[in-house]
Amino acid sequence: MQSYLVFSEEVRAARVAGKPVVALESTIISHGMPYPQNVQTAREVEAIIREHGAVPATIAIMNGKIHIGLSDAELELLGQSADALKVSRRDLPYVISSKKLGATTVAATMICAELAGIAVFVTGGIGGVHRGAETSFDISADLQELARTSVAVVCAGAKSILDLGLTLEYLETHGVPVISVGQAEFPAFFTRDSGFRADFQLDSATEQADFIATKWTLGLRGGVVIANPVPVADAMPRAEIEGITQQALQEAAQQGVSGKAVTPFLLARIKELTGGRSLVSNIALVKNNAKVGAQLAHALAAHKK
Ligand code: PSU
Ligand code: MN
Repeated sequence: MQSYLVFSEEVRAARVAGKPVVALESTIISHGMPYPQNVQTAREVEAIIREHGAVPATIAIMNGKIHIGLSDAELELLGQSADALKVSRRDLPYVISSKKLGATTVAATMICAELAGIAVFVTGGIGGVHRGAETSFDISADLQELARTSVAVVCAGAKSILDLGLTLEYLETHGVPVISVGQAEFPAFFTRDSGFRADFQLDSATEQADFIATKWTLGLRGGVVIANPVPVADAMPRAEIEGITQQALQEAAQQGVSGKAVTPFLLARIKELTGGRSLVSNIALVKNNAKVGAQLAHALAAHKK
């Protein structure tokens, strides 16, 4: 299994030195943001993690290997590629065995992070139960992954393109704790409020690390959602996002968009309909999550000693 993993020099050195490492996904680069903001954001997020004393490991599939940590050239390749595949759990063996270029979703990044011994993963938003899932059955594989794979996922909640109430119910059923940072409410990606409370509020990295270490020491395998709200200055008005989301959802239905294409379609449409303002908000919240993730990785590493 380890023969499928390729570590960047920076990540390899961090592992030897016992430095905290933070995993980053790559679907956000290939399918979540347009070029060149995607590559620029990826680099800035990595820089923030380094500034906070941890080592970033962006994960992607290249030439039949799982890359843990990408070079500048590899980030650029992924950011510019029009045919990088969006890779979730079911796609991993195909993309690796066919030696295609693959960008990992939250689910696939969790799998690869666990294989590489990385406990903390930073992203923008997790997938969830889609609106209308009672007839479409569209439930992101991210949720099942959170149920089974032991990685802490720092995010800004989940987008309101999803049914947040059902998403939280699903996570509860599968025993996935949802922890909010700095407020009681579960954040909704572009907005700080969702109308739903998180399960537990833990503001400091030490408290979060104690919680996570306790869960795993008890043998309660599986992920933890650390939901960190978008900074006030970068949040979008809730009513505006709701209206635009409704429109994007209607267009997706009219155009027959289905399966793994749904989420990228909605993300791109929301960006267009907000005149690019949603992208600004998206970039700000990922950077904000990078800081929280680096601090958490530090606190968890201290636990092991
Ligand atoms: N939500 C976002 N931005 C993203 C994604 C989700 O706000 O870029 C990406 C992540 O990679 C996530 C994936 O894991 O979409 C979920 O896709 P699906 O809904 O098809 O499972
Ligand atoms: Mn889906």
